Amino acid sequence: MTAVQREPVGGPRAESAAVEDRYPTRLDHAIDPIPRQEPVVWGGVADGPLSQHHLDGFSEYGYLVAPETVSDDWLPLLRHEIDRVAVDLEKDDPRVIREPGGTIRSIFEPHLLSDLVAQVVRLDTVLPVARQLLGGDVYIHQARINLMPGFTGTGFYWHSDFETWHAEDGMPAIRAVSCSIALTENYPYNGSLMVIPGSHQTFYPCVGPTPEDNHDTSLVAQSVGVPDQTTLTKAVDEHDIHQFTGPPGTALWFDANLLHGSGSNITPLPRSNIFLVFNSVENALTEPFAAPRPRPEYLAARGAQAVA
Ligand code: 6CS
Ligand code: FE
Repeated sequence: MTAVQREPVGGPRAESAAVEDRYPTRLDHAIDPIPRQEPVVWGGVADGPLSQHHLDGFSEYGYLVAPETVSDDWLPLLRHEIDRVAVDLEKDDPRVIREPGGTIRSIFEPHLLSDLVAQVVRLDTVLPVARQLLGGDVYIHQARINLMPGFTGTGFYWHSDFETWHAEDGMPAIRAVSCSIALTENYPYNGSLMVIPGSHQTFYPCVGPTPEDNHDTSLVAQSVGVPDQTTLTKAVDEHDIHQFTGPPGTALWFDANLLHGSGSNITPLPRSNIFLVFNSVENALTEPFAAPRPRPEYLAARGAQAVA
C-alpha cells in the first residue's frame, strides 16, 4: 500500500479535505517503484483522429510519432515568430531560461506571447489528438519553446515530467500528455530526445527533498526528482531506449510519466521545438505534493480552463 494521506499545506485548499498522494516522491529513503494507477489512453477510436493501431502503440510504448503535424508552409513562419518572441522579451523576463553561457534554452508561455503558436495548439493535428488521448476537455498545463543551439546546447538528464508536476505543481493523476513539435530536423546526433518505452507504466519515486525555488536551477540542470542509476539501469534492461528522429513538422506525443532525456548537441545543427503539455480538465492542480510552494503560473497553469 503506497498511498499516503497528505494534509493540505495551506493556501486555497487549506479548508478542503486531504488529497490522496498515490505517487509519493522526494522522499528521505528509497521505496519500491509504484505501478501506474490510471489508464494511459482515456478516449476511444471514435473520439479523435488516431486509429486503434496508434492508440494501442501509445498505450504500450507511452509515445507516438506523428509526421506532418505542422505543414511545410507554417514552418518558416514559426521559426521567424520564435526569433521575434525571443527578441521582444525583456532580458530579465523570468519566462526566458538561459544556458550558463547566456544563450536562450527555453521560453515559457509562447502560446500567450504569439498568436501563431496559439493557433498551433488548435490545429486539427494537435488539439483533437490531445482530447482523444486524455478522454475529453484539456487545457495547457505548460508550454515552452526549447532551443538547442549547435555546439553549445546541453541536454536534460533522465526524468519523468509527471514526477516534477506531481511533486512541485500538485498534479494529482497521470492524465497529461506532451506534444513536442520539431522545428528543425532531429537527427540521432544533435541532442534528440531519448525515451524508455514502457516506463510510463511505473512511477519511480525519487529520493531527496525539493529545495526552495528548485525551478531556478532545475530548468537548466535537473538534480532532484531523477531516478537513481540502479533504477535507470534496470528500466533500460527491461525496456530498451528509443530515440525520436524526424523532419521538421513531426510531432512526438508522449505520456507525462514516460522516462526521457537528451544528450548535448556538439554538432553545428541546431535543434528547436515547440513543446505543449496538455492536462485533462478533470486533473486540475492541487497544492504541491512535495515542495514548499507552487511554482509560478508560467510553469504550471492553475486555471484548468478547457481550450476551446
Ligand atoms: O520542470 C518542468 O516542468 C519540466 N522540466 C524539467 C527539466 N523536468 C521536469 C519537466 O520536464
Ligand atoms: Fe521532460
